Amino acid sequence: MLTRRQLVAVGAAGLLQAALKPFGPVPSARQLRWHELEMYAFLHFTVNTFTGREWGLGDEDPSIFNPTAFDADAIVAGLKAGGMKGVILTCKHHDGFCLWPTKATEHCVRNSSWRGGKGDVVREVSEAAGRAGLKFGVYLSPWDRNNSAYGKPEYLGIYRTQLRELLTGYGEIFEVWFDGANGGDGYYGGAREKRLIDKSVYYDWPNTWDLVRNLQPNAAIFSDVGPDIRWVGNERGFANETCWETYAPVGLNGAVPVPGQVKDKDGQTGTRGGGQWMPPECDVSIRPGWFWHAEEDAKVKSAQALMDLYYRSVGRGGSLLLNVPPDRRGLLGDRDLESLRGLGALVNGTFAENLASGAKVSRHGATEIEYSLRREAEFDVLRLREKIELGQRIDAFEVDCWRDGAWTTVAKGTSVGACRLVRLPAAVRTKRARLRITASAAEPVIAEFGLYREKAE
Ligand code: FUL
Repeated sequence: MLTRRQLVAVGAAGLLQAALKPFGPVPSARQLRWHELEMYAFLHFTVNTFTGREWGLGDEDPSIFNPTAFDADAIVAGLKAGGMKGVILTCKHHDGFCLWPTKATEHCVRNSSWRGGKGDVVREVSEAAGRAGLKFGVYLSPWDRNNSAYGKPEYLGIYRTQLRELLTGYGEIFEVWFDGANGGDGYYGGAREKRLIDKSVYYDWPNTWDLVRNLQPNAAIFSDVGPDIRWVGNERGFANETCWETYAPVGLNGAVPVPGQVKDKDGQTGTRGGGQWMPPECDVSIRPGWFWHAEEDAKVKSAQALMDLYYRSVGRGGSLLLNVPPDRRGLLGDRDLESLRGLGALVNGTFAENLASGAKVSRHGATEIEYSLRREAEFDVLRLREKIELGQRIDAFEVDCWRDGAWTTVAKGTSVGACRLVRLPAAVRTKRARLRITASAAEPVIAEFGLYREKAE
């Protein structure tokens, strides 16, 4: 039941809309919770941190994994200052080294020098995240360049044992990340050869994903083909200007669409009018590489560069998954921390006050809403949200402001979905703004009309 105050806030038009039927695919409860996060971090950390590689071969000696001052609370505090709502750890990357003492292989922290072989990075990060109020997620590379069984049927059992351990031993998991890169040359227990797998069937994805559904029903599953969240199709952290929350992945050269075998660039735009609700996650590293390399210390993205990516990911209906790799100490670098702090300040500062809140709202038909602000305001960022429980309905919109006795159009855009941010070329000062939906597949339902002033760091 809504309170009287909420009723007034929703307005008569909004109440009428409550009776509207959903249009097209709609998000599941799990996806709705995921949409609220908007921005979370990736931690790429493993033997590569100590060898300087991006893809370990699988022949690394586990003893080289020895961060000298690993501090999960410090890492998580840095991420939190950046506004991150969760953290996904590479529990096992392609090199096969497991950051927890798994029963499924000896190639793991148990045989490292770190904490005398008694350590568990997954435990420390998951617990630190919990203490700081961040959600915890896992990345478990399907491709394993260390394991002698890789490519044979028995590897699937090993992979699922690892997955089961991660899903049962470390509390609530918000996202499970399935990488599309898999199969190729590797160490494979000493064989040192190339092993290609049939991506369509090897991992038996439907049953592997069922494991996640059964053990962590609230976890969102990410891959090139969802089922909950799709890869945006680039590793540079942006979705296209027009970007749909719905997607129908297409397999490469007529093949079945499975991780590693899709027309990945399609993920940048998604698919209008079909498919499933499968919003994009925009992954990107704060540095050129996914893992820490000393020579990239001077190439850390600035806070402003990260903020630009925020507008092009979160601001286009997706999420921003920002990788910040720990160094050989097991800590985040100073420049990375500085950029994180800057990003947190930019996001929080900019979106602290919606200058349209408390505005008098009047509707003119189904597609035009006017906002009379409480007082004249100056803004340069617009935020629109659809009520996505009812599906993605809007195809195009325009925003006008009342200036010098007439309406002037200040912004035009296409898809909205969970969130659309528009940066205006220059700040606008007005007391009246108007949203016009110029094309929609069903009667539009707006969940937020926000006017903001971009803040400096
Ligand atoms: C890719 C991997 O091959 C990279 O090393 C990295 O983990 C990135 C996030 O996904 O597919």
